[in-house]
Amino acid sequence: MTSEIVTIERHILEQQRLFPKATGEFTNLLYDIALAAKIISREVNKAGLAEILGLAGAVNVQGEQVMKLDVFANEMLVRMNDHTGRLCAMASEESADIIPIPDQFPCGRYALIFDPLDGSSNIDMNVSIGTIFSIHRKVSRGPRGSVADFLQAGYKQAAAGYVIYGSSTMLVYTTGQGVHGFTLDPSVGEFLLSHPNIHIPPRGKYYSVNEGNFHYWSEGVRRYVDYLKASDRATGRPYSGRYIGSLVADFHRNLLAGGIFMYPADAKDPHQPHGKLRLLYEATPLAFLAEHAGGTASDGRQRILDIQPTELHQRTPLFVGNKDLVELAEGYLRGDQDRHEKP
Ligand code: FDP
Repeated sequence: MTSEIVTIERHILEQQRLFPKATGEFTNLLYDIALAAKIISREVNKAGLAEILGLAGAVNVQGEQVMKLDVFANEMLVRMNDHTGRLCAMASEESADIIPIPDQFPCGRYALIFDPLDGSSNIDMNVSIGTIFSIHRKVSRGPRGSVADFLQAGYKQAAAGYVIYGSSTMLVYTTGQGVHGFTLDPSVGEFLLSHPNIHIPPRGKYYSVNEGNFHYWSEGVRRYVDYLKASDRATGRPYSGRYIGSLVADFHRNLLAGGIFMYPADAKDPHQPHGKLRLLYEATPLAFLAEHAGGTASDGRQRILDIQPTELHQRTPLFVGNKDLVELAEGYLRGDQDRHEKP
């Protein structure tokens, strides 16, 4: 045996040592998230047994109320983090407002944002789902956290990551010092470093988009997708289409194999002129990971990480993946794609 076994705890601690002034508060916060992820993973793995053990929302054989998985994941993240003194508040995709830290517990220096179980419409089909998280530093002046701590541009994130509950459970995170992936060994309950320093491969392989929305897209998006599908040996086209419909799983695949994931704005729902995905809970953390892995993310006009959020649940179009593919998408949206197309 030659390779070192690096647990997530060791890895986080080693990262902390790069910052001599670090107090350990941030390190412990990441560890709390990893612990919540292990517990959520355990429950996700039992999802197929829900009918046998008692349908979610119904009463199980022990006479207990069975919680829906997304509700469970949300509660787990809140309960793991509300009392530690590391957070000033939390914001969850499941809650309309910020989640304050109860008065009896101290207020910390960080604000935690999470989407507890993304892609949850896939749970019943045994398709991979995920948890997405993002951490900001407290910037509000008051004694407790406020919405201002969450409405910060994405480039200011202290860390971001996700957990994918797939054929194995993986946690991928960055604090700005590389993007690192850990695979859960369920037999010992530890996340072990399996994907150090992830870089998006320079040549993208896949494009991922819900093509059922084709007729609701703008002309620019339609032409861009047609370009990706057109055959051209010189530029390595067509790209292969891959779309799971579970953001973390689609993003994870393209992070490892290269490509572009898109959820453009569409004309399907006039109440959602900005597309479906949430800026703070989905787009911003994934954009932070993509950039630290050598890729980029855009709303079609500007860098996702530069957007100044105005609302907690704001939506945004998202184009994320290899730089050349995202820049070309922007070109098609502007109508000057010829400047970006490879000769
Ligand atoms: P879901 O509706 O299953 O919760 O934002 C949520 C999300 O899934 C993403 O995970 C996924 O990428 C997207 O929506 C899928 O949307 P479409 O079904 O419209 O393609």
